[in-house]
Amino acid sequence: MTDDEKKPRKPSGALRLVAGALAGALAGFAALAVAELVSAAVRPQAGPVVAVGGAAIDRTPAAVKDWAVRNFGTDDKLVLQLGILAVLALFALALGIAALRFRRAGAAGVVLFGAVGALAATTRPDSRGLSDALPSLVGAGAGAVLLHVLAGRLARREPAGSGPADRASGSGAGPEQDWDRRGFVIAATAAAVASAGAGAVGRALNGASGGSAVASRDRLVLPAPGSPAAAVPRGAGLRIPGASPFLTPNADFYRVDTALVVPKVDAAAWRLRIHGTGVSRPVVLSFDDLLRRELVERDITLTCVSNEVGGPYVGTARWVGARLAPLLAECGVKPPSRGGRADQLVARSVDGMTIGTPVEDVMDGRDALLAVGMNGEPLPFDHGFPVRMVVPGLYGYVSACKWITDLELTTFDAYDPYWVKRGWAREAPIKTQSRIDTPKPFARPKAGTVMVAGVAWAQHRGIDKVEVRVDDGPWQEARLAPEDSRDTWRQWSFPWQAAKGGHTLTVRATDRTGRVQTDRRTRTVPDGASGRHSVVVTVE
Ligand SMILES: Nc1nc2c(c(=O)[nH]1)N[C@H]1C(S)=C(S)[C@@H](COP(=O)(O)O)O[C@H]1N2
Ligand SMILES: [Mo]
Repeated sequence: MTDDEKKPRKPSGALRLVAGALAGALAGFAALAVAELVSAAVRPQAGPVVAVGGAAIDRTPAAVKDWAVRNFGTDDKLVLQLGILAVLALFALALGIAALRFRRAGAAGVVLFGAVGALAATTRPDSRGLSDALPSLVGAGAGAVLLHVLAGRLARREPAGSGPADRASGSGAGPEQDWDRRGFVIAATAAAVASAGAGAVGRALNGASGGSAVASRDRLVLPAPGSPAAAVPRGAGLRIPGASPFLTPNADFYRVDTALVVPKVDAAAWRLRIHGTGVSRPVVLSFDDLLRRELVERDITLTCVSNEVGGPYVGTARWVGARLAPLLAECGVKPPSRGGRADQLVARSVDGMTIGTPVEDVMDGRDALLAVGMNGEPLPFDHGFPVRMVVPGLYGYVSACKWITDLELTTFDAYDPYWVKRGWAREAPIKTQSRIDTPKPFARPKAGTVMVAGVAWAQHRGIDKVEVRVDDGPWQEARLAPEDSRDTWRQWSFPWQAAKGGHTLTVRATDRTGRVQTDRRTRTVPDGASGRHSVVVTVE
């Protein structure tokens, strides 16, 4: 019998270690679940993972951000959050094991993590103050208490009623009782169930948050534009399999921003303040004020500075909005060329993004818009509901502030907005570019006529010519589709008499200033990629 009793002794040590790690993992899970629940009461952005993720995004060097966008595309944010969770999980396991020997220290470690989350949440640019610390702190408190309780069950203990005298007697309880397994299993199971419940409720509440914003968007019927866009010219969009549609559907429109939680702004509560240097009549506009202005409808192609040569971060939409230039003029703003003191217009979003645009460009007659509509519907939340800026000819990071709430007139000398602080150029007109959409890289078309087609853009200058080169052959002119406007991309096609074998197709565009797209390859940082798009195919 004594042999039987002694058997559990060996696995007991390893089992206790596993139980310690499990206690840590449960404490971490409980902390995040409670934080999720509390963030539903505060605001989803105050949750620890979102806050730490946001802080990480802000501190990511341009080159790393570029790498992330290149490798994970629009999934970069998901990858970031999974990374944070993985790091947290490792620390939680370690804290659990540490708590086997240092019970208080383990619990204190959980609190320390909560403090990091609280610090991140309260120092975000859109922080609402100390209440943003609550999800992290309450969550960490719950996790710390749980770890302390579970570690208590794991503490090596003397058999009940034991004392020095009993111990001295030498016999007594077997080693299988050296910690309270039953108590641990019960407490751990209860904690897991309670945490899962809290987390699920928090998730559901956060998912349903912004209900009034959603309702305000659902209710919204945009007034007919006083200055509608002409119909897209027939043939502007090629009917060639693999070619991009001329207008990019909202669901397919690229999305690039730093928001881990998409801001949900109620249009009825939305305000836009215009103020700053040289503003003699500052204003605060409501959404209705904006809709009462003349609305114009324009087709404009948006491009991200992070778009690689041949990349996907470019799209064309039919935007509806109020023109910015007359609005600024009513506030007393003059462009620098007419003696205005401010040369930079800084837009600020509800999530603290800052985007700086040359005042001169906004007021030079182009269709710089405070946009409210996109492709026949109110702006989608992802694209800036209720109001965003759109300025033809400039990369998004210097022109296209989403969820806009403030416009400040200042100077380039006085203020560097978000991306400029991170190494990107102050001013960034869109570079003349072209892309081959079909055939795809490494396609295996049949010999004979192969339709090569794609898009070219040089917003606000316009595209005058596109040429295609096969291998090292001569540049041959492609067929240009009709132009919608010089603010949109232009499609092109080239019927290629393809001979068998491997071939490289290269495209280049010429804009209306006569400039030929350079073949000098540059990175996207600091002011957009240059170079020519090539596609390698094998003709069979
Ligand atoms: N508030 C906010 N606005 C923003 C950004 C952002 O991160 N936050 N990103 C900008 C960048 S870099 C680009 S390219 C465009 C992209 O707009 P889209 O997501 O609607 O395509 O939004 C711009 N406006
Ligand atoms: Mo961008």
